[in-house]
Amino acid sequence: MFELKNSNVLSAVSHFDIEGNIIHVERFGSGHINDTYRVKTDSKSYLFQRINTQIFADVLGLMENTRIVLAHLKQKLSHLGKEEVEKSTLTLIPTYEGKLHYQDENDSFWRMFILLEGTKSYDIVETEVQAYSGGQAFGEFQKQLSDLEPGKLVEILPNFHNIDFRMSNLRTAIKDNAAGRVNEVQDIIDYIMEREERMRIVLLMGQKGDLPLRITHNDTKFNNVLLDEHDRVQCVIDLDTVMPGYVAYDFGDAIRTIINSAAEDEPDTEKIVLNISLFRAYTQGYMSKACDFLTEKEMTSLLHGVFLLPFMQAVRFLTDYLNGDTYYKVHYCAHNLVRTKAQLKLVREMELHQKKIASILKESVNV
Ligand code: GN1
Ligand code: MG
Repeated sequence: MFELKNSNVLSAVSHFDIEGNIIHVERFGSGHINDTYRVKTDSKSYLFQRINTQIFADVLGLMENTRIVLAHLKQKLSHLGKEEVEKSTLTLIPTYEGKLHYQDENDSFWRMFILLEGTKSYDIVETEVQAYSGGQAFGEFQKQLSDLEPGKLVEILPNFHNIDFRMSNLRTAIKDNAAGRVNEVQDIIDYIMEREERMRIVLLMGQKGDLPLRITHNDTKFNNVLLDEHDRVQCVIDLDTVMPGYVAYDFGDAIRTIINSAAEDEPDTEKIVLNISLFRAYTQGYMSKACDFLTEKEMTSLLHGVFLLPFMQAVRFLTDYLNGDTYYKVHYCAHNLVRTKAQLKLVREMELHQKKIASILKESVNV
């Protein structure tokens, strides 16, 4: 039984070397960029994606990055059996021609992964055990990639977490006022501009040479970690943005989702408060893996990352709102504005609890 009548998807699926007969194809996940489907056969499940080439213009570079990263991760696990390795890392399924992607007649690019059934991902973190596992997952991910030469990967989205680049995009969007929305958000723009200087600390540390460039994940939302039925780490997913970066960016992006008691796009900002115990648990999980390789200055940079990432995300959502919603998928007209306000509420809450956040980081880094 096919839930999906879209023949483009089905015809693209037919080019991949999957096991069994297809019984089900359906939309899957909550990503903002690519189109994702679950393909279920009578013997296995697969995750099938149309890559958004408006955003990932260099698809071949993207697939090559993914291939290199997965080969490196799998080699680190070579002491385990094939089944165990497939559970702990993503596995690409090639086409019948032996390629890792399929380009259809409309120039859509498709790729297929094994879907890890029986795993869970959370948009909102519920328990300290989950948060600790998330920290372990991204700490271990960075650790396993710490001996892969950053120059081997293409910087697939240049300046992705460069705040000067993001602010400059916002300024252009304000000047162009493409969707005629600038007037209604003037107070938000002012709020952002007041904080710009402080948010440049990680970038300045990097530019001074204080932070090593490492291979980082760059999209460490909590729902990009799969946990098993006991909420232990299973697998880190969504490798599209794996490229050279600073660890503070990964740390801050993860905390942005973990410390938030509500969804990334919660319209009622009263519901957005900090869950400090989850922050502590993630930090301890992360440090249990990362204390081996982080430099002292990187440890200092983590606090700045915590403030930067929700702020930068707000800048990106607001820029997209002003541009008329051309980047992120939106489900209603003001979606990007709601997302902006939710991220800024998080920044405000963090500023209020700055001392607490700093002291937890200090104590976790010193253990
Ligand atoms: C996008 O598509 P998704 O949800 O994996 C975005 C991330 C943002 C995130 C916000 C390539 O990721 O940077 O943090 O939305 N990815 C890209 O939810 O821009
Ligand atoms: Mg992503």
